[in-house]
Amino acid sequence: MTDEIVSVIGGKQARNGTAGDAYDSVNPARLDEVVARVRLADAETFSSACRTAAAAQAEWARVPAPVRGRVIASAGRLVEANAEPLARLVTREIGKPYAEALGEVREIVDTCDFFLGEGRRLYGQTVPSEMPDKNLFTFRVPVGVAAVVTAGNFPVAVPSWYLVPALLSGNAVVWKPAEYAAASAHALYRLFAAAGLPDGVLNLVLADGPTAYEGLETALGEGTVHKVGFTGSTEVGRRIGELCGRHLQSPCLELGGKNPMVVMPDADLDLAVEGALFAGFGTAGQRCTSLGTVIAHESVHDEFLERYVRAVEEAAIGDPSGDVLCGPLLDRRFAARYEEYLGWIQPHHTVVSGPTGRITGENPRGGFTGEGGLYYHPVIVDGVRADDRLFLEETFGPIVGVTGFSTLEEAIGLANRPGYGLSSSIYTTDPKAAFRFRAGIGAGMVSVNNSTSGAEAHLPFGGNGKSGNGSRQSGVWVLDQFTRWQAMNWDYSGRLQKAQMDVAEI
Ligand code: UN1
Repeated sequence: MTDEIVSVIGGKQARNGTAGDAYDSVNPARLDEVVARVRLADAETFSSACRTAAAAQAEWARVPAPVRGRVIASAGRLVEANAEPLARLVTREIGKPYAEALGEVREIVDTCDFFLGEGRRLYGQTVPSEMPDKNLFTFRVPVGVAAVVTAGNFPVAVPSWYLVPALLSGNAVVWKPAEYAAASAHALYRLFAAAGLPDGVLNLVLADGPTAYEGLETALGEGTVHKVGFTGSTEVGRRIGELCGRHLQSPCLELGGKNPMVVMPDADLDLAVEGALFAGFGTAGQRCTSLGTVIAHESVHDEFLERYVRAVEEAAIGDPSGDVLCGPLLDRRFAARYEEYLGWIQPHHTVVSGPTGRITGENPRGGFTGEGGLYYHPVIVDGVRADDRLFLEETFGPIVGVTGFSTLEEAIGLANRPGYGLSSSIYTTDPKAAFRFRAGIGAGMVSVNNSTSGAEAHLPFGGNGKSGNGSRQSGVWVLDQFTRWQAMNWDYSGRLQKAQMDVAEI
């Protein structure tokens, strides 16, 4: 008997949805196993959750920020105490290898650790006035209600990047996770709710994307949502950006990536191969920070490729609860899209890593029978050209392209060409090359001698171009998403001093 999970609004289970709308979240490693039956909400349920959040927000904002920080601290402790079962659930629901899933849960704890302290800072400023006997101040004020829509590849850590700073800074939240990761989301919601958040301050709405969009449109019209946070595809991000723009709002968008790794002639090739292995095929290539293309200097290209192919051939693919590099794809719809890509690359490209496609039957690399799971061979394609679809588009699956270059300027041009700008990496022992790369790359994040994926929880995370609208998550920088600056001036001169007109003489 599989449990049914439902939305939680104002602290109460909200069963209303369109009759019969249930969604089965299945284990991608064995598609016959239903992890949870999800009762999907309708659009009205989404917009009513936003009204509930709006009603609860003012009181939450009156709770002193250090006290809100204590609630965040409790949430962090609860997540830490439940890290293993939560990570196991993530592995079971989306097929993320267990070590990575545990790392993901750790990232929530790190985020809570950081923001519990921010509750005691949340600084404003005192600013000098151009007039005597006058004080100027700035205050951070919460935006109001944040609607947060998240993807399922990071079903708990990435949502925490929104939830934690939004709640800490005095906002209420309506969170809509991906349906195929609903059980993990529900488990995280329960831990946060148990940390002492008043009813209505955090609401979970389980709905499909188009329904949530419709509910969001209504809520924006009703004025009950003041910030939208979205992690997902560039295509949907564009639609959300347009919708927010019509309501004069600027969302926080964390979208796709086609993340490059440049391998310079002086690179430590073993290190570069290790980085390319994890970035390309960890989480089965389904991170927004996953490696898209290796751009290897012509003098090391062949050697790099040979070692990379060998490393991929030796890597374990299989049951994600074991010690593997690559588990199954997240969900049927991602598998279908990935297969389309594979169908397209076959006639156009030279695959250098052996077989492609779904692994069925015996899999000697992972000691399991591939039958029944969404397992795919990792793919390396050599000789991608700058105008190839494979070079330009995010594939969101275990496929990495490789190309060559002769000068650093050429490599930077190639790295920027797809027009995304999330993560990037360079392997070199030359600091000049590393800093020139940093200055020339359009990405929001640059790694030197490290993989494109695996960001730390207190550095600004986010992208430019097709990867987002320049908003940043994590660390203090995300506070600019969930607070607005309020300016105050206080004149104690006892007369009307006019700015620009009554400037003090020396
Ligand atoms: C994502 O895939 O949406 O940098 C975020 C990383 C992770 C976050 C990825 N910590 O790989």
